Amino acid sequence: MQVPLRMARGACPHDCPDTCAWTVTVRDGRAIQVTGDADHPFTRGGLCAKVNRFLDDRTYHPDRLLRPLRRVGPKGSGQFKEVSWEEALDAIAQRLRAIVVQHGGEAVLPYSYMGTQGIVQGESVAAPFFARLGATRLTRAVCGSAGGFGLEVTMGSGAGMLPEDLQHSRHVIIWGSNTVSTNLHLWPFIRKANESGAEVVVVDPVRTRTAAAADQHIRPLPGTDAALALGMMHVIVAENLHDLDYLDRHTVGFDRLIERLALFPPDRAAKLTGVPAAEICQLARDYATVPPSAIRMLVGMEHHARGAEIFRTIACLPALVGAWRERGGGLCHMTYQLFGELDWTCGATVTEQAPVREVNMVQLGQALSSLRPPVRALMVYNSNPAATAPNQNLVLNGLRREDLFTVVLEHFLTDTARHADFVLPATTQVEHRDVMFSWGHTYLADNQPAIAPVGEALPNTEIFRRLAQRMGFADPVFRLTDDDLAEAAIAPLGTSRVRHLHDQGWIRMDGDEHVVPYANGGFQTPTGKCELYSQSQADLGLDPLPSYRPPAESPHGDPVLAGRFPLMLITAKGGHHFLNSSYANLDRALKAERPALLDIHPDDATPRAIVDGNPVRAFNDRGSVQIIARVSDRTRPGVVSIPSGWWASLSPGGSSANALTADGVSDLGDGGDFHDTLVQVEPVR
Ligand SMILES: Nc1nc2c(c(=O)[nH]1)N[C@H]1C(S)=C(S)[C@@H](COP(=O)(O)OP(=O)(O)OC[C@H]3O[C@@H](n4cnc5c(=O)[nH]c(N)nc54)[C@H](O)[C@@H]3O)O[C@H]1N2
Ligand SMILES: Nc1nc2c(c(=O)[nH]1)N[C@H]1C(S)=C(S)[C@@H](COP(=O)(O)OP(=O)(O)OC[C@H]3O[C@@H](n4cnc5c(=O)[nH]c(N)nc54)[C@H](O)[C@@H]3O)O[C@H]1N2
Ligand SMILES: [Mo]
Repeated sequence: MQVPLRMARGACPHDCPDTCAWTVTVRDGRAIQVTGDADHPFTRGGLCAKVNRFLDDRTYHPDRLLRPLRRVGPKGSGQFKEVSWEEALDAIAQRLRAIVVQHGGEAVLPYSYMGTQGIVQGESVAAPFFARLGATRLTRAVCGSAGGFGLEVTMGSGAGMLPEDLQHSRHVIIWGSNTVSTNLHLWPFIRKANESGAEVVVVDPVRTRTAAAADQHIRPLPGTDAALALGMMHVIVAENLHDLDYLDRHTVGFDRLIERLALFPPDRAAKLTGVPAAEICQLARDYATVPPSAIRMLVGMEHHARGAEIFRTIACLPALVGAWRERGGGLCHMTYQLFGELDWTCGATVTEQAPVREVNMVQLGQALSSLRPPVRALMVYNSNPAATAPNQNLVLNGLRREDLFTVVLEHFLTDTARHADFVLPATTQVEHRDVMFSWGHTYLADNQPAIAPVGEALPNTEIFRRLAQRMGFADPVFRLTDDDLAEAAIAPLGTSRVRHLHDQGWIRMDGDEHVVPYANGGFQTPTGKCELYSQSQADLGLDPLPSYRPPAESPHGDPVLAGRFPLMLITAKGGHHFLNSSYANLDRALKAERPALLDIHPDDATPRAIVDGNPVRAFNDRGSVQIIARVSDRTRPGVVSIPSGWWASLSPGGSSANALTADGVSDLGDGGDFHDTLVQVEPVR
């Protein structure tokens, strides 16, 4: 007899702008296929090279964790013993209680990010759990925050044009983003514009897949894009290409901006950015004279000490040329603002405890090594900081502390999990309920469980509920089911939209009528205008005008440091087959990406006797990475590039890209500055 098939609606859980809607086919309790949902207006049925085989590569992968593990060897040895949930949870609760009694709740540090982007499996039960414990608070701002804060200074909000409106643009600058690899489902919209005659320009120090596919590639030195934008603005105003009517009606501070622009003639901008003055002039003219022109920025470029300033400065360009006037013009960053109606707490809040200290997630290494009073327990879920946090050696040293009690909720034995005292197996997206927002398009998706949990895996929520019960937390929120939490999150949408979401699997969040944002002003700044001059920045003692300051670690900065480590290092997203560090342990993905390569320009390779295809060592005072050199003009002179995402334990010498990266905090928004990193590179003989 043929066993009937069952279908379950859902969406990809990864931390990615695309959040693809999918359908899972189930036969006899086993998920047999995941297919992109062809009806979804943005992702249109496509998945990607990473997720096409989600079931084989994640849910049913032979390395998947299916039972709780207790450590039996030294930290990091990877020696574990399978134990029952009872034993694991009893021991964890007992240890946490003892730590809290002796040292207070702040001795416990949660560490999580968007390993799953689901609102339910994210923080819904974890947040009240750690609040009730009085744990140290984690500042979760590694991604999007610095850029968003920068845009807010100029525009009052990070919200801009809708990504799909890029198809109507006549000139597109993809500025510090690698769309073809990181935001694949946006690419067809840009392609469509390109096929209708729009010029596509990529601004990136590295010739990424996106840069290679564009009409033009401009390659500034990392962290200098604000100077590039100021140089462009100088040219636009000098050649009278600005939109005085838009400036008069919808901006403040144009007269002050002109004074600032006097400092950035193209020759000086060229010197600061390493982009020839003629290229700056031409880009400025094209940008200003082919409306509607659009700028697409995402995350890579914010990871600098002045990351917010870069975004604040570039955000002045669309107002200067009046690009906001038309559909297809303006600036496009993230879309999460459209999901503000949701109840992000899933109705699960507990009354606030006394204020607690905060640790910035990009400074985990520092927190584990020098924070006083010390962190004594670390609970990690939805993240793999041993691979993704900067200053990897400091992170690993912290994780190796025998007196640190570490619990990791995971699908795989990541480098972080290898250092845990207990590893707890979590369910994957096809095994649990969730609600998926998006930061790259306008559609909310419902994720229904397709199958029962595999092995003994449990949803993050259930793990925290069971721990809460053992800790004696009586709050009713710890009795809410995943369905309760999901329905509470979407309840503010009203019954008819909720029904629509349940029926269709996804709904549009930006209303029925298309809006061209800021076409008639309406900026959400204190003045209601686009603030070329910002009084609120001045009130904070900050520069009220768009400006350029050099990167924290720069060849033109501290001469001693720059003398020892003269090359700027970019460690952007690993590639097509990894999602941050996810999949970077799987043979299939490793085969596709291997070996990891350091890109270096011949001008930098030749004097160092570095030969294409030969092993090199990249190093600075934080660490050292062994890697194969690729000598070509993929990167510009003065800049080398190493992919991030690789696991240290699977890399030669036991270090990956983040062993080199800086762990400072960005100017606004609490982001990281890991692309402000200097290194030296030498051949390995
Ligand atoms: N395949 C794949 N897709 C992904 C991810 C992944 O790991 N793999 N990760 C997801 C996540 S979490 C995110 S945040 C997004 C990120 O999406 P993107 O922002 O598109 O990707 P990044 O690799 O962070 O950075 C993009 C580019 O910024 C450039 N860059 C760095 N510094 C500068 C600078 O100073 N100036 C300029 N002009 N360019 C600079 C880098 O060279 C890089 O090519 O991608 C998501 N999608
Ligand atoms: N050098 C350098 N460093 C970077 C970046 C860079 O470009 N360069 N990018 C930065 C950025 S933008 C980001 S967003 C961060 C991302 O950093 P992370 O958040 O650490 O991202 P991942 O490496 O994908 O790790 C997510 C982990 O969550 C697990 N996971 C997935 N779903 C679930 C679940 O339902 N439950 C549980 N318990 N676990 C789950 C996955 O197996 C995976 O191991 O990295 C940052 N670090
Ligand atoms: Mo990210």
